[in-house]
Amino acid sequence: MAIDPTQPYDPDNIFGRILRGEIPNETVYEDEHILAFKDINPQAPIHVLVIPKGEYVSWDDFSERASDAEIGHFVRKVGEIARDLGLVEPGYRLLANIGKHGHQEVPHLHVHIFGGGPLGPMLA
Ligand code: DGP
Repeated sequence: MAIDPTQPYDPDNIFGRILRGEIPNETVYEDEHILAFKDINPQAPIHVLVIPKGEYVSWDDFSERASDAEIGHFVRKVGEIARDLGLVEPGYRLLANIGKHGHQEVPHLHVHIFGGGPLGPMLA
């Protein structure tokens, strides 16, 4: 079920619960501002989700409300995590689903990192 992007942040969403340690995760990277962990339902040999620890519903919300420092840190770390996973060569894919038409299911901003094998064409 895709989310309504206009709803306020719900702290009880599944990624909020992961951040509070209420649900286990397979952490790939963590610092004060972000958490990266393996997707529970991987769509590629490597499928990692990167989330900010701040309360942002979507990429839209994040780009509107987060500070330049938060956004800069997040973007830099996504690149660093992909490099550390060995994905730069032969390549990988980043994806952020946003709202109903974007089929976003979890209302806490997350960027998907897909890699570890050929991914095929992007599907609209
Ligand atoms: P999206 O459609 O972009 O909102 O993708 C949500 C992703 O979150 C989906 O690929 C499955 C993943 N996911 C949902 N629940 C959990 C969970 O409890 N743990 C982990 N690791 N991933 C989850």
